[in-house]
Amino acid sequence: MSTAVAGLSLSQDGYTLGTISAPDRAGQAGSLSFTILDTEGSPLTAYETSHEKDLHLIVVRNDGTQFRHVHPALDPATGTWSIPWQWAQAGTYSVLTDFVPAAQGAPSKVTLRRTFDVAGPFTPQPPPAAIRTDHVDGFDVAITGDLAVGTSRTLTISVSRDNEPVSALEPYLGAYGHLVALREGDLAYLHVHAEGEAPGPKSTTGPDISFAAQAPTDGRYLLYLDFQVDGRVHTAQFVLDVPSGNGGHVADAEDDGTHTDEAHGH
Ligand SMILES: [Cu+2]
Repeated sequence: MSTAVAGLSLSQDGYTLGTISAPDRAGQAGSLSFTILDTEGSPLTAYETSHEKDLHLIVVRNDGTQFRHVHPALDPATGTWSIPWQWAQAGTYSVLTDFVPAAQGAPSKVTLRRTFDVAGPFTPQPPPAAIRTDHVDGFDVAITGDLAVGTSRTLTISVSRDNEPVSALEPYLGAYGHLVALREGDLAYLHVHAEGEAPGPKSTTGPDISFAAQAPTDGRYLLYLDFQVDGRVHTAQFVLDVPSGNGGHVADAEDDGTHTDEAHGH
């Protein structure tokens, strides 16, 4: 059995995340830049757009704090991606890139990761037990549903403000919100899909948005939801625990039949 996890390596399918250049201490302004090397070892300059961007950059400290999901700019002449950057806190970070190469026979998705050390004193903050509600920028955000091992489950997130449901959630990256899920301990990157129709550019929804995700193993998962209201993006964080009990094996009986990945092979 192989349960797909991504984002644990700086190399996948012949593509490699090159050295990260960034300020080396907290509080210092600069830029973060890198190149993706293709199967020939040359900087990759041709990308397919996915979720409205050619490359998604996730930066998170290894204790799960300091999460950022941003979109750097590509210099098409050199293949260098860069974005203005300043570290708020010191520590060891995971820099994850998520993209689709525009090349014949290229994989449909590549997720690469490098670590980057930021000098300075810091206090690691181990993720607490399950957290299903967050309060961010005046919004109350709550998640219902559970992750399960090897089977897709629906997670529903509800947004309110001042005890009123928010129905003005705007499209962001081609969906009503973008959810990133990482496994605590190694920050393995889970595939999460927004459920429902892709929104039109001016449409809004709320207060509920749904995603489908599955856990590769039992354990603790860190979830980060980017959602947009009035043109501003906010990030809510949750922690979900997947209890042991099925020994990490695929729960075939509970499969909803909507996924056909190799996790279901025997
Ligand atoms: Cu992105």
